Amino acid sequence: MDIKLFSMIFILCFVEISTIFVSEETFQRKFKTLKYRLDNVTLQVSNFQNYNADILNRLETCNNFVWNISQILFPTVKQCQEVSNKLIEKTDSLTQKYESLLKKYEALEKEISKLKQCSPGWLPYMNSCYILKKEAVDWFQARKWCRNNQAKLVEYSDMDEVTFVLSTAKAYHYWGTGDWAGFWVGANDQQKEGVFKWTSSNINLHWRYWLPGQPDSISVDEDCIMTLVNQQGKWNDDSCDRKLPFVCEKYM
Ligand SMILES: [Ca+2]
Ligand SMILES: [Ca+2]
Repeated sequence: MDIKLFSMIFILCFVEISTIFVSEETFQRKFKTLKYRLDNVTLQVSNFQNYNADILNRLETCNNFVWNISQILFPTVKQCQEVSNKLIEKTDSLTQKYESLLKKYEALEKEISKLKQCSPGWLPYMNSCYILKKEAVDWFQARKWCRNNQAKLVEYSDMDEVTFVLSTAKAYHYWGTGDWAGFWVGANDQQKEGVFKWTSSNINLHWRYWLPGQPDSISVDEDCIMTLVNQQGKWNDDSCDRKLPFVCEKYM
């Protein structure tokens, strides 16, 4: 082998060996880098696993806490619902009582309003005010007193008015038990015997509530009508000169 060939072979071998060393060095460096990254990733995975375990622990603790709270709260909530239901029932009952009282209050207010529309001592009924005068006078004096007070001797529109006036008269005066006790009303047959008329309008009676057997004009002049308090308020013709209490009526 000549020297040239030997040199070339030597150089080629050197280059190849150098290349091998260089490649191995590069490989080692890359391997280290990858190893470092792998270690890093492993560490991160480990951290994540620890973190995840911690979260699971906390979640379990939280679940236990919620369970314990629900065990405490459930009976309380049930009791609250029972109390709430009772309160609702009580409120409904109170509302009904309130509405009932409100209606009574409104009715009383109406009565008070009517009372205010009547002068002191006069009592309201429908659209009129009434007063019972206990002083016994003849029919003409009774009519005069009523007229002087912008009223008339009571004239009954119907049975309800008789009932009201009779109950008022009984409440405000002691009449005894006599069959003929009573008070004057505004009707008579002075113009024509047997034809009774309401005094204020001079119109014939539109209805009658005579005691059976009346009118009888048993005395000479029984021209004025009275109400018999002990005979359900029925009517009797009597002498206009008789002294009796009387009831006046005036419109509101
Ligand atoms: Ca008569
Ligand atoms: Ca009579």
